[in-house]
Amino acid sequence: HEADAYRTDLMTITRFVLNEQSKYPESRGDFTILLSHIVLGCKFVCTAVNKAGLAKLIGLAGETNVQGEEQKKLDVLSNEVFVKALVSSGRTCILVSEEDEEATFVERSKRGRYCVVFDPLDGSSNIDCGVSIGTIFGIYMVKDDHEPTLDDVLQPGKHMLAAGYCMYGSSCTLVLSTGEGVNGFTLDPSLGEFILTHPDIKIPKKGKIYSVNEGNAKNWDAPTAKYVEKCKFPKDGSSPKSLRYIGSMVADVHRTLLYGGIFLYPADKKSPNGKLRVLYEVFPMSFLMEQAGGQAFTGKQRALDLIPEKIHERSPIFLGSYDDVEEIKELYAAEV
Ligand code: AHM
Ligand code: MG
Repeated sequence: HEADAYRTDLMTITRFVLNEQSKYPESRGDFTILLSHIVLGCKFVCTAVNKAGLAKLIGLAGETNVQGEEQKKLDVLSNEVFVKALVSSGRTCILVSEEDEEATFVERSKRGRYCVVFDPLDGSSNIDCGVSIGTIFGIYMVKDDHEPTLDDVLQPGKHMLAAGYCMYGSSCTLVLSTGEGVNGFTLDPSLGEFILTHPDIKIPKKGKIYSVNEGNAKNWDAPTAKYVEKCKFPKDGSSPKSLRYIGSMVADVHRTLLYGGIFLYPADKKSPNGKLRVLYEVFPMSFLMEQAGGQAFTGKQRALDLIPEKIHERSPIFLGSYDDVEEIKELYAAEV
């Protein structure tokens, strides 16, 4: 049918969030405005990432194509775009970016009530070979009309209002939760709009894939080692799990969300707190996992219960399908 060829009910991310927010009578569209600025940042990074390889070939990156220069540039560029977009939204008061050592406190005239924590371009080691990378973000709100302080972002992940990521992969996909489930939007390049393509994502209760950097196995603690051994040599008659590891958290988590399974970045002897950052990697992904019906665990507790003390703090993380995370929780519980 011709009618099928053109859908006319274009459910853009803005429309979707406007609908969602209209349930709250007190909503004044601030969140929608904030989100549209995040979306702008994602679109910019998407375009920049798509050009990265080409830019390098024809020397757009600068006079000297020193190895790694473009990669660094793209990180820094992405960060600048997000910071400027967020500040100019007039809806933020504190920004924490992986790229900036210190938090940014927005000047009074441009201040709003939202705090945004983000990693503008995660998985940067994958840029030069054209493998998927992404942006991760989480959103808090300041308590009252008080002067914002670092304590407003040093809060457990369960206090987040919203979280999401954008994956720059074979297509550009934005996955978002405002605390009422998880929805996925794909960028339609001809429209320049993110269209709802994955409504109400639920992670399978149990998966067939595990995802971890096994090169670190030598330094793992016993429960992690035991769990991965079980994935490969199950003793209960089930089939071994498949291993998939991209080394881009956004891509590894996205696959986990859609196909099910477990993603692990555990502690090891060299890095007792793992590698991933609590505020803008562990929390947003844990928030999304729980909202999709999965779980997220640090090896000690529910990830979203963790109270960070520093903005760039790290934590071990195990997240994914409910049953798979349950298994690793049991192994850690047996340890003590
Ligand atoms: P980055 O912020 O330097 O890009 O590092 C974060 C990335 C994550 O995307 C990914 O999950 C992890 O590092 C992979 O680490 P490793 O190379 O140790 O397996
Ligand atoms: Mg990162």
